Amino acid sequence: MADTGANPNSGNESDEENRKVKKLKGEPKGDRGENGEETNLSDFKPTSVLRDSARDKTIFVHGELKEQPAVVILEKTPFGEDTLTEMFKGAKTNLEVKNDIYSTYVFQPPAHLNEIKATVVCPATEAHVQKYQRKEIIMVEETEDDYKNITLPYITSKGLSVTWVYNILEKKAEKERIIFEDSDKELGFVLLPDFKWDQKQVDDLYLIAIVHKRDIKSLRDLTPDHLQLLQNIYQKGTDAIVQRYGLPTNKLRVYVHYQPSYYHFHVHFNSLSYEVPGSRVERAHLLQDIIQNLKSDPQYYKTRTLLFPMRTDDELISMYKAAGRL
Ligand code: M7G
Repeated sequence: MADTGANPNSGNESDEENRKVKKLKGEPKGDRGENGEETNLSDFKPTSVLRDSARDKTIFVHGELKEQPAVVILEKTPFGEDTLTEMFKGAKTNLEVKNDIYSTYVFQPPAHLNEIKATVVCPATEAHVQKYQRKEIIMVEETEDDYKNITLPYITSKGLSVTWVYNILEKKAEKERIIFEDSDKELGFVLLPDFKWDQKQVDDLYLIAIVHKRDIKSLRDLTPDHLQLLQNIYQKGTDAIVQRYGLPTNKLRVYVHYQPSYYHFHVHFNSLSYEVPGSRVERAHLLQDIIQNLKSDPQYYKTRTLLFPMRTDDELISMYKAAGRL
């Protein structure tokens, strides 16, 4: 989630790049999706907090929205450099403590510069509630056989729905947010902002490339037959990001999750300066490494033991335990 800490790269950016990087206000923000309805969050009745983080300034709340189970994720958004002057000018400040040259204040900027990003899942399934709840996590070692006998049957029967992915590919939702598309059925993909990004600054850029092919569930399905697809995503995805946001390829982290939450192949593109929890080594596989691994061993992702983190209350863990693998 959002990392509002210091950006170690920002001191190296040219003025031109900085201009592109910092001012993204007014970019196309989104559409109303397939149902054309907007949700009024004043109707949301919170029942419990699934998770919160003072550091990330996020809270995951379970509750009801129009009598349907819902999860609402609230996240304080990063500061925009271009609005600082306006923010200071329009703010109310109340002194809390003063001691020598040091003082702290309650600082209340104008409401429009003090926004909170809200992500809503409604109706939320039990799987969503589980996904967002904080739980103990352990590493799982998955052999080729484990994948075939335990993980694959689990994914097939229990995976989260990918309707939202098909809506994007079929232009039923988020059509206005698409940054780039290669419409080739075999090699093509759609590149668009991830839900996690408010598109206000490039410091926390987060895009996803979703492939048009519907038969690749995850890393495990990749073979050298997909090399052209992977290279295409890397090349055209990074080119589109340089063109649109001025962020060069060497400032991007391009990777795939194993396990993903949604089993339709997609690639994550982050600004390198953005420390996203999902980019940690236990879950993120760099796209360039994947390409090299497939070149050096065509069976790499079919046969290798892959490690991944999993919550101890996940049903997959029970299945590994029942099979005597944990
Ligand atoms: P993942 O690797 O399957 O799992 O990534 P994760 O969600 O545990 O990271 C799916 C990515 O798709 C995540 O980065 C989500 O934030 C993003 N995402 C999920 N949904 C439901 C949507 C959506 O409806 N629209 C967009 N643009 N992004 C989404």
